[in-house]
Amino acid sequence: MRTRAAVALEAGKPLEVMEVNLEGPKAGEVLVEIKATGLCHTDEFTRSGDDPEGIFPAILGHEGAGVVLEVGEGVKSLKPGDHVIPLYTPECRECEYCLSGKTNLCQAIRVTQGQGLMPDGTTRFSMLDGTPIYHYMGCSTFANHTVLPEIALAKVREDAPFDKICYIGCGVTTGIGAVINTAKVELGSRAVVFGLGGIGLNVIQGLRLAGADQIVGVDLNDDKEEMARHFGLTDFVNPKKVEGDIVAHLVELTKGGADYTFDATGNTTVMRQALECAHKGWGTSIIIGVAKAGAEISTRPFQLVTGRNWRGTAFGGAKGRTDVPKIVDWYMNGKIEIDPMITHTLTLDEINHGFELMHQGKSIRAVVVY
Ligand code: NAD
Ligand code: AHE
Ligand code: ZN
Repeated sequence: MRTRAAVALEAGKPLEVMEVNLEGPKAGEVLVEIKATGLCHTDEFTRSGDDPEGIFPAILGHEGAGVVLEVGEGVKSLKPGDHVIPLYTPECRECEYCLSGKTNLCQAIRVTQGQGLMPDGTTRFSMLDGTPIYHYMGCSTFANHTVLPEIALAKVREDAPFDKICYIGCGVTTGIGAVINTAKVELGSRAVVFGLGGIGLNVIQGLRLAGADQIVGVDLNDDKEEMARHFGLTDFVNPKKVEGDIVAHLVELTKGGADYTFDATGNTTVMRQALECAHKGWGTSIIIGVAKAGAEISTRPFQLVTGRNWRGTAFGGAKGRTDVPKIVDWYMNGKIEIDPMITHTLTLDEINHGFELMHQGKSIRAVVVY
C-alpha cells in the first residue's frame, strides 16, 4: 500500500512529507493506522544527528496511538479494529530480561530495532523509487500507517482519545514511571526535577501521585514554572538567576539534599548537578535525558562513596503491554492529567513547525493528528 509520512532524509534537515510504499505485515507483525503522534525531544535528538544510532532515510516518531488494520500470520493477541499504542520498549514475556523481574528492557528485537529494521532484518517502508526507508525505535509513528511486531503493541480501551493517549507511548509513562517504578519514591520525599518539558512535567505529576512533600523544578525557561505548579511543583529555580553554586543552592533549599533527583534535560553538566544535590548517605539521582553521541558523565567518586546513587531509566521502567493499558485507565479515570500538556495540535504537513516550537520552548507536547 501507499501511505503519507514525514521522512528524515538526512541528519539535520527538516522532515519531508511524502507518499511512501508500505509492505503488509509478515508473520508476527501488525499493520496499524496511526491516528495521532506526539513529538518527543528524542525524535529531535535523532533528526538533528546527535543520536549515535541515527540512520537515514528514516521515518521517526515513537509516541503514537492508532487502530489495527491487519495482522500477520500467527498473531494471536490482536485483531483488526483493536486500539493500540506502539511500544519502543516491547514486552515479549519470554526473553531473559522479561523473565528476570528486574527490568523492562526486553531484548527480543533490540538489535534489529537499533538498525532500523523489522525482526527479520528487512524494512517495510520504501520510497516510491524503491529505496528502503528505515524504521525508528521500532515504531515510525510519523507515518499514517506503520508495521510493528505484535510484542511492540499495547492493546488499550476503545473510548480513550488518540490525540491524548499517544503521549502515554513515551512522555507520560517515562516521567511517571521514573518516579513510581525506578525511583520508588516514598511519601514525604523531597525531590528536584531538572528540565520542565514534556518529560519533567510528568515526573512532577508522578511525584505528586507518590506523595512527595517538596518538588523543586529547575529550568532555564521561566515560562515553564506556571504549568509545573499546576502539576505539583512547590519551588521553581532558574539557574541563570542563582548567584553562586546551583548545587549548594539546591542542597540548602531541600534542607540537606533531595531524597530523589531527576535529569530530564539530556545535558551531562546538569546530570552531574542532579547527582550532587542528592542527599548524602541515601539520595538517588535518576537519569532520564538522552545525551548526544560522545557525551560522558563525570563526578568525584566521593559522591558515590558517601552514599549517593546514580541510576537511569528507559520508558520509566514500564513493561509496555502490561502497564500502558493501566496508565490509559488512570487518564480516563482522572487519576492523572494529560490535556494541559498538549499545547499544540498540528497536521502532518506542519510537523517541522512542531520542532520549531520545541526549540523555542513554546510547546510542552505538540501532537500531530492524522
Ligand atoms: P523538552 O524539550 O520538552 O524539555 C526539556 C526541558 O529542559 C526544557 O524545558 C528546557 O528549557 C530544559 N532545559 C534544557 N537545558 C537545561 C539546563 N541546562 N538546565 C535546566 N533546564 C534545561 O524535552 P522532553 O521531551 O521533556 O525530553 C527531555 C529529555 O528526556 C530528552 O533528552 C529526551 O531525549 C529524554 N527522554 C528520555 C526518555 C527515556 O526513556 N529515558 C524518554 C523520553 C525522553
Ligand atoms: N540511541 C541512543 C539512545 C536513546 C535512548 O536512550 N532511548 C531511550 C528511549 S528515549 C524515548 O524518548 C531508551 O529506551 N533506551 C533504551 C534502549 O534500549 O534504547 C544512543 O545513545 O544510542
Ligand atoms: Zn520519547
